[in-house]
Amino acid sequence: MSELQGLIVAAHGRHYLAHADGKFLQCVTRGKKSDVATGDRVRLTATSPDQAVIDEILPRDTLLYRSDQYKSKLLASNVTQLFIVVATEPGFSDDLISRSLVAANAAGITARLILNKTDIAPLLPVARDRLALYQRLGYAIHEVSAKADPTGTLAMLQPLMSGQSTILIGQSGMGKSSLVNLLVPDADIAVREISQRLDTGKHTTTFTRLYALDEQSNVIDSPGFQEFGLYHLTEGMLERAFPEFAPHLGLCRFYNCHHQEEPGCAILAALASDQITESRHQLYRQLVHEASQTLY
Ligand SMILES: Nc1nc2c(ncn2[C@@H]2O[C@H](COP(=O)(O)OP(=O)(O)OP(=O)(O)O)[C@@H](O)[C@H]2O)c(=O)[nH]1
Ligand SMILES: [Mg+2]
Ligand SMILES: [Zn+2]
Repeated sequence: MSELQGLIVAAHGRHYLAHADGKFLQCVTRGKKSDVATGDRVRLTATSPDQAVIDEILPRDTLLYRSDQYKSKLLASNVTQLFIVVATEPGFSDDLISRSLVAANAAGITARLILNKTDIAPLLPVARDRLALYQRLGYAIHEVSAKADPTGTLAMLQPLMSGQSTILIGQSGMGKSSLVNLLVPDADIAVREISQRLDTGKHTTTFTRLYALDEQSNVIDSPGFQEFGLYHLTEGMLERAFPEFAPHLGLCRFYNCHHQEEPGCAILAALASDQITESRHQLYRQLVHEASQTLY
């Protein structure tokens, strides 16, 4: 039995894969604990040449998670940057983009939008048009094509990822794994390997997986999602997570204004004068509603 420090590179149910001492170890937690996330730095006790028990999760710099009414689900820890991957096709959801941006903001993580599959030219103008909203809100948008322009894609992404821990999230089929395969040439092999050990081999990604890019940088691939619940956020966190609200916060007549229907609300005034879009305010209302529904 030996004490080790490691990095969790994959999480699947209660099974984890850690990188420690130059090799990969299959890990379990003590008892029924399952609050370990991909990206966690952990203390381990090796129980065999390729197995270990997780003794302790070291303090996290950041933690990204989703939640519904009943429970929360850890996405990744210690990431510094979130890439929201969208594509010309299949179509993407504004609701999911905005929710991802709010989650990043609340976790203190930088967010960027990556528009992939620019090679599908007929659909490009519509995608750009829809993303212009986020550009106006101050988010950077980077256009790539993992398939048609791998060299240009790498030249665009590598400098942005240097020194960062970046998680790629987005709906299924947007090209997250295709981008990771470009960045990490042996990722495909690693995925197949881990699929055999933790899961059945499938094309679509079913677990989050961290890959080292160099000593200071890593990238995390994650499964596509259809829903992004944010029930764990408070009203105060929510209003601060909408950058377009910032110039108006503190200017409402009532200091505890909910920005829903109160007289003298500066956010509603900004909405009326088109400084805030209807869809974003609608999402804000929905998220405040969700935040009031938690049962845990
Ligand atoms: N035309 C085109 N197709 C691409 C591009 N990048 C990826 N694809 C294709 O899009 C499909 C989905 O790619 P994936 O990388 O598996 O998508 P994903 O986001 O990882 O999907 P999930 O794992 O299900 O979340 C694959 O058939 C890719 O070959 C691109 O730049 N252009
Ligand atoms: Mg994938
Ligand atoms: Zn208000």
